Amino acid sequence: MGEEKRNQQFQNRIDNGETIEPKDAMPDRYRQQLIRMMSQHAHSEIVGMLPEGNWITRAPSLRRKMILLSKVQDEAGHGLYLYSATETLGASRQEVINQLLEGKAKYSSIFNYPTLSWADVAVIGWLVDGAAIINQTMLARSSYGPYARAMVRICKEESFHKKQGYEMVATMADGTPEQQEMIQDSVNRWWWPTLMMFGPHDDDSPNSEELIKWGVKSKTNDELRQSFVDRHVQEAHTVGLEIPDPDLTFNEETEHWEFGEINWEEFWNVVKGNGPMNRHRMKARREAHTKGQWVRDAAKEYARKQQLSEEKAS
Ligand code: BYC
Repeated sequence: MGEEKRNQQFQNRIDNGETIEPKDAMPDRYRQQLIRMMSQHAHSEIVGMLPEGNWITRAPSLRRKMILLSKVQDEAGHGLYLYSATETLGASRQEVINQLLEGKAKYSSIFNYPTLSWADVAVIGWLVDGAAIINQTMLARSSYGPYARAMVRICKEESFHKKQGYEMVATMADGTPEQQEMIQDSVNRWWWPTLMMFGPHDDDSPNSEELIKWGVKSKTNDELRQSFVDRHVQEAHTVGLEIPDPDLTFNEETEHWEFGEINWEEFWNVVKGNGPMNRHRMKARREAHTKGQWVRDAAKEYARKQQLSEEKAS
């Protein structure tokens, strides 16, 4: 069968809403696009542990510390499911992790901003996990089975993360004048970077068309960003917080919140590695990788011994 016919058959399966599984035939470009996106997603979960992890030792109470510890652990778990899901496409975990450590792979821009106060932990849970849920609920319907299934579980956990974040935001917004000031300052710093998480405008998004054609994405970057704004402006107002956007207006006709222009120069600067924390994050990841070498060696040695004893027994 010619390539054109094979691609058409694949497209028919996608158009019929079928799920693609690891051993199914797929165009090489579909495989490469998924490896790119899923490995970037896995890296984002792992690098994403750093900004919040920074506050575990300084949590204001034991309850908050326990919640934050388990949230950060959940993010590690998400990274692991996603590396495993990426392996089903033939890209080894070692290979994709090396790409990150060598600075060749991207991860979400949002994790290149600093966490300056405890309020940032609350706002990350509310806004960053809130954005992740909107994006990942769509990806839970993605055409690639292992990615979609990983997303179902991840979204359940992200949903808990968002709730704990919003509860903290509401507590601080209802607290002392200092707490109110801290939480508003944090929203002011995280609002715009969170909008950037959804990626460039649709006109500047080279991957969207292909990903939508293949059912990996079912909504565009701008559509998801709009859903995020509509939901979170409302939530901010409910707890008495301001959104730092003088152009924000509610359009009665469309029933959407219209918002100001994103600073795309800042976005691309961060994506290219020049954000406030890019170098710091990569240094921390490389150090953690080096320090973890003994764990990988021990796991390999254990697997070798297990195999030897199984061979002896058979
Ligand atoms: N940051 O054509 P486009 C979490 C890149 S972690 C950096 O629109 P696409 C959490 C893009 O990669 C959840 N780079 O791309 C964890 C592309 O470059 P390449 C993170 C970005 O794929 C811990 C170029 O720009 N979520 O929730 O159609 C604690 C052009 O973009 C970004 C995911 O990873 C960005 N923000 O759409 C708390 C979701 N945006 O690769 C929370 C999975 C764009 O061609 N990924 N770029 O060199 C996606 O949904 C999509 O890949 C994106 C981009 C929406 C990110």
